[in-house]
Amino acid sequence: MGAVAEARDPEGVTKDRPTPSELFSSLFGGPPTHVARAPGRVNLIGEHIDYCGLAVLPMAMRHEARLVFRPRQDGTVRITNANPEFEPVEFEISPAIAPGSSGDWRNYVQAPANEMARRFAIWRGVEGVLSSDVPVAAGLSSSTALVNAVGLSLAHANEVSLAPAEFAELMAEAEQYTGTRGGGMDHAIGFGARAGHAARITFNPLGMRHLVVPEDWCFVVADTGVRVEKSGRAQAAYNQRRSECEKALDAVVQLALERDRLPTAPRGYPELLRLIGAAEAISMAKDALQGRLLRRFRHVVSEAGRVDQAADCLLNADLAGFGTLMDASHGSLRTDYQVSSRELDELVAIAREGGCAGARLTGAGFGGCIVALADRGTVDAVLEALVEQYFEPRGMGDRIDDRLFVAVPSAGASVGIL
Ligand code: NG1
Repeated sequence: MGAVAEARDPEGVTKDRPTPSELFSSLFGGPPTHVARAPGRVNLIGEHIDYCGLAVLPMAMRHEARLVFRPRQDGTVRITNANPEFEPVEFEISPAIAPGSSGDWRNYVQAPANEMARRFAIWRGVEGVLSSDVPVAAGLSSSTALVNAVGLSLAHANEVSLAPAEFAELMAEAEQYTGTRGGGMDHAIGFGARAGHAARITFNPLGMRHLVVPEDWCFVVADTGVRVEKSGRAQAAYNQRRSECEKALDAVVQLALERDRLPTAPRGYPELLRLIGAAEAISMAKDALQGRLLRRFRHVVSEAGRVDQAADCLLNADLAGFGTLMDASHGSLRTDYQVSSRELDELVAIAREGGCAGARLTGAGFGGCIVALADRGTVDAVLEALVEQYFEPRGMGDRIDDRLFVAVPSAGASVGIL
């Protein structure tokens, strides 16, 4: 099982298809001149709290979206996906590009163009071929990898030069175009990641603390095989969680003001927690809220605490401590935030039985992947348990490296000349 690692086809396509560069030449005549790369990520802990402005702890992976491209002398963008499941996309750059239907991949290509045209006088389009080996709709940020890669190509073509944090904030805003009211975690790690490190990311303003991932730590990613399409049900469920968090915060703040526990209304969760602390916030919530909103609030506040503790565990190479926090995070996501599923719970249980230090769903949930932490001595047993008890019985044992791998902490997005 030691062979189950991130061994990827660098072109991101199967052997019987042309490479992205060959496809580019056949479509556009002549070779591409540049390549933009943007990684997917695995969130280690801090789930569904980035949109509350609270710190999260992800790391970028070696899996990436890769756009080979050539700037154009007009405002047309033409992008073909190396995966023929996805239709080619063509549009004109403008600050008011009409979105396609919900969930259409064209929206992720149009999103950065639309936002950049709103902010800068960009006029030059690109033509390109996109390939990606980030598992699609699996909680590993395949959508943001795509947005970031296209955004980088347009910035390069139009000589827009931004610091990584500015670019990340711009792309986070851009992705709202797709209708998912997501947070800024994926864009931040996508631009700011360092090889060999995870990062504790804070928001408003964006900040990053890079933390070395100890050599001995293996973050196993296992995909349920249930896709979480960010259209229809999953998008609505995601957006609903975000509004519930906003409503819960308003009610708790209102009560705290009435009881003179706050001098003025805080601007968000981080300020509330700074002013009254997690314990008092939760006790206030018990009076202000009930049912679903209380559960959402309790998840957000407790998960924020776990992120801080997990960052300390990473600094101190405390694998057992980190694993315990992952287990608690999963419990909270399952019962309080209600974003787990039967398959995610099953994978988590198998990874634990296999001897991992801790396991949890990663990303938005509802399907997609889990992440489990093991050391080098136990990782093979964890991988074996997952293969034997989840993947093989479901006939999902073929192309197992796509569904089960040890994530390699990798660097952020870049653009280069070919
Ligand atoms: P995934 O599951 O990778 O789409 C989403 C959001 C994140 C974050 C997580 C849950 C987007 C682009 N990403 O990630 O901002 O909120 O869910 O922690 O919407």
